[in-house]
Amino acid sequence: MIFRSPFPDVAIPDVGLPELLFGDLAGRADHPALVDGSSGRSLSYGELAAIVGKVAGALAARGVRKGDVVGIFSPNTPFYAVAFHGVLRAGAVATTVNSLYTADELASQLRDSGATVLITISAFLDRAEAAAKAEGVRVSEIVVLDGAPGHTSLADLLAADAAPPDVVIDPATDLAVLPYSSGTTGRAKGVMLTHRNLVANIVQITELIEAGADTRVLAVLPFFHIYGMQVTMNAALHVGATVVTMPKFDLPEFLRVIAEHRTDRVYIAPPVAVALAKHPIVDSYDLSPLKVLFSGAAPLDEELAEAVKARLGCTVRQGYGMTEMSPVSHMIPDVREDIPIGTVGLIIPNMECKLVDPGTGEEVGVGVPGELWCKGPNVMAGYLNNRDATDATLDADGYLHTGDVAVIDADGVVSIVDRVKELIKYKGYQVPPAELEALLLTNPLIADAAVIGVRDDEGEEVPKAFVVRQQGVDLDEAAVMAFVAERVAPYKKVRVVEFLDAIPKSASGKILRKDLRARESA
Ligand code: AYL
Repeated sequence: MIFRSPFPDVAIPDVGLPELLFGDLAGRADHPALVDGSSGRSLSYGELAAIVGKVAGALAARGVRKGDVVGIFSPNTPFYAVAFHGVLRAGAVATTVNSLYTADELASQLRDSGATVLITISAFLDRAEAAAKAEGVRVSEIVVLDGAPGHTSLADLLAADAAPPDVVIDPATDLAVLPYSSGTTGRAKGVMLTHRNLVANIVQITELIEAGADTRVLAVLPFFHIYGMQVTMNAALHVGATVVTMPKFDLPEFLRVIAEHRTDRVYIAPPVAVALAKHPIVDSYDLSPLKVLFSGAAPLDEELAEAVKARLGCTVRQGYGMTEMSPVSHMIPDVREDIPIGTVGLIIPNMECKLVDPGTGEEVGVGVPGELWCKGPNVMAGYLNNRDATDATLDADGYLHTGDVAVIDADGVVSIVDRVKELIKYKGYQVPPAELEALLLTNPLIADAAVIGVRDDEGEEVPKAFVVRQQGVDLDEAAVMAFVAERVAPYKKVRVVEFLDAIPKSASGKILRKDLRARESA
């Protein structure tokens, strides 16, 4: 049974992303596009488009060609948007890097993506330089947006006053971005998203939200993640809204920015909803500007969502998706007050889905849980240089196998009920177990290891390591946690450790994660 979107298809403009966002500035040239939430400095649409063009021209003059990969390693500021769109306008591909990454994690992504230029900020320069020097990394130039001795700055790029290059973009086949995701299994892989993928999802999303020039969007979720990049930044720029940036989440600052910048549309991940429901400080701010609070990237508890809605008097909405779907496939439209906010709502326009029993491979119907498979113009072209992973995720009929288990009711409302993939999500961020397992095995005191997600006391999903010690060695839980913590971004830390005599494995040597999960619930 195929479940189709209840909405009519929307027309997907046959243009690249720069053309979609900056091709026609009629009526919006002087309207603020981006505001720095800390300093209050703003860039109008006209200014943004002009400097994006200059950045593209300067990158081209420095040898960046169509299809080249440029890394972006920066917190959210208006200049992130400038760098991002400048790269795309040059016909290059942006690989956006998590700001929390260690130098080694950054080097892995730069190496795998083949990035030749890295754009960063002075505060991140130590990690950027260490990563650029790592073996196999091809980065030959580091641009430091705010400037650093010996490096090109954004001001230098703009001073060249170069015209944007004449690149012809084929939206259907040319890549725009290469964010990293582990998908259903293994380590993080480059997700090949074309201009068509991004443009499609922007128009699919904006069809279901009530946003326009008067809308003021709060961009606290990082632009390096597909949620911040597409749902917060690009969809807002498409409708001519104003995007107010915040470099990181800090509750008082978040509340101040909502109150002072009067942002009416705020995108969050579920941990922020917990703070909004419970923290006493929330009552000290005038949050009346806030109209729509939109959550995605991890399950939003219905009771919690209702508590936030009651406390703040705003509308709460939820969306679901994956980096591999640019990212949204399901959401609750702004106007649908009748859909429970603990669900992920309806299939968005231009998409269709199937639910498949993971045990039997049979398609299931209304009311029966099954693995969610999705198809549409926003589904990725594949994983970079990884045919096997692509074939395991995208089938011959064009369906992406999400690894999430969903139920669809008779009204077409979808609930995510389980996950059959390895992935752990900590506060909405991906923690690929395979990466932590490989890291643990580099410790000479560890004979074998497996990592799964478990629930902590607050119900938050956290990584737990099962570890087999080498014979006769002295190794305790704290030492295992410290070993990992020194080598990964903080959100990937192992937070629980248990020692075992052996890791349960199949005859072919695959870790039996379901046996480990069964131990947890026993
Ligand atoms: P990635 N409920 C439950 N699980 C979710 C939800 C949700 N609302 N959203 C995402 N996930 C999980 O690539 C799910 O396991 O993209 C999914 O396969 O970092 C995985 O996260 C994908 O993780 C929006 C806003 C989607 C954000 C996104 C998130 C994209 C996260 C739609 O409106």
